[in-house]
Amino acid sequence: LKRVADDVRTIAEEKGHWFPRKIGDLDKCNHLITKYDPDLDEDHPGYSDAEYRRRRAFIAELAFNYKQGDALPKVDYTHEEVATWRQVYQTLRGIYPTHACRQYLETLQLLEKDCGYGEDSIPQLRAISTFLKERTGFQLRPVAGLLSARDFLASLAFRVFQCTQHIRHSSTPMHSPEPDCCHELLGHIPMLANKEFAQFSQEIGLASLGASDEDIERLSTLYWFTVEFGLCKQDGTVKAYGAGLLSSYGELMYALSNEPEYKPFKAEEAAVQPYQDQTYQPVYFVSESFEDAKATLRRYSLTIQKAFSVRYDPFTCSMEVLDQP
Ligand code: NLE
Ligand code: FE2
Repeated sequence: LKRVADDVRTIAEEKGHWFPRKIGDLDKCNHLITKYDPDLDEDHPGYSDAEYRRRRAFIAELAFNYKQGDALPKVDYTHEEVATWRQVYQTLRGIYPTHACRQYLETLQLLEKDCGYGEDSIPQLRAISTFLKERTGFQLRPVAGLLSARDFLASLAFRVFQCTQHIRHSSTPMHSPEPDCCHELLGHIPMLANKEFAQFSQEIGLASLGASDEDIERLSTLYWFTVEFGLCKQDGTVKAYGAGLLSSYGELMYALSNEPEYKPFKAEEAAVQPYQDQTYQPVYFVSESFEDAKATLRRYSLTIQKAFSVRYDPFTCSMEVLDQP
């Protein structure tokens, strides 16, 4: 049995893992992970709320039907959904000036000015995608839930960010174990509107294309401790730039209190650090600066062994594959 498994592995490794070559191939990068699914997970706050689950299924359907190039679906959010958003927005907005990094605050202000960000309505992906495209070339596509790391990272290589459109259950506004529109819109979007950060995100994506399962695991852990839960030093204090922190009042307060352990950011260490995806992180990595995190991550991704390299051609929205044997 062992021999068979070894043979299969050898063939898979020789051929390399499939990866999207053109932007339309992202339609095939749709493998969901069924963790934290309100239909399957008894601990999900929406598990016993039939109406919430129906709503989730309706919004998921919009994502399942989406093909690259379609207009982004608009969601008519209900009163209750907007009330949850308002609570999240108001609470977080009050602590951003002291807790969020400078780059985040800059672009959040632009989003408030030009893109309908505010407590009274949930901004629509369509307007945000247009905004991002003008600023950093990033665009959005809707996704029904938590994607496999391989598919999620691959889309970043094309400067495409996969965004959920449903909102967390109203009973848990201050923390959600899974992505929702509060996490995407308040955590990720302001950072993706920053040129340097956009570049950095695409580079993680490029490093992931065709990588081994082990390298995908390490890259996604690194992504977790930077893009999702990263802290950085700024003007002598520690600030948050990770999206998982910037969308959770509970964890943002916790991360910048003196309770958790801090480690200086080293990519090789962060890539193998055990993480917590159900509640707050026990450990956060603090970068010397935002620029330093970027440089370190870039050095790390260059060490990933692959038989080829890729270059993104923005004119044709496709990957050029170089040095393939
Ligand atoms: N914990 C985050 C939040 O409450 O917004 C979501 C993390 C998704 C990886
Ligand atoms: Fe995220």
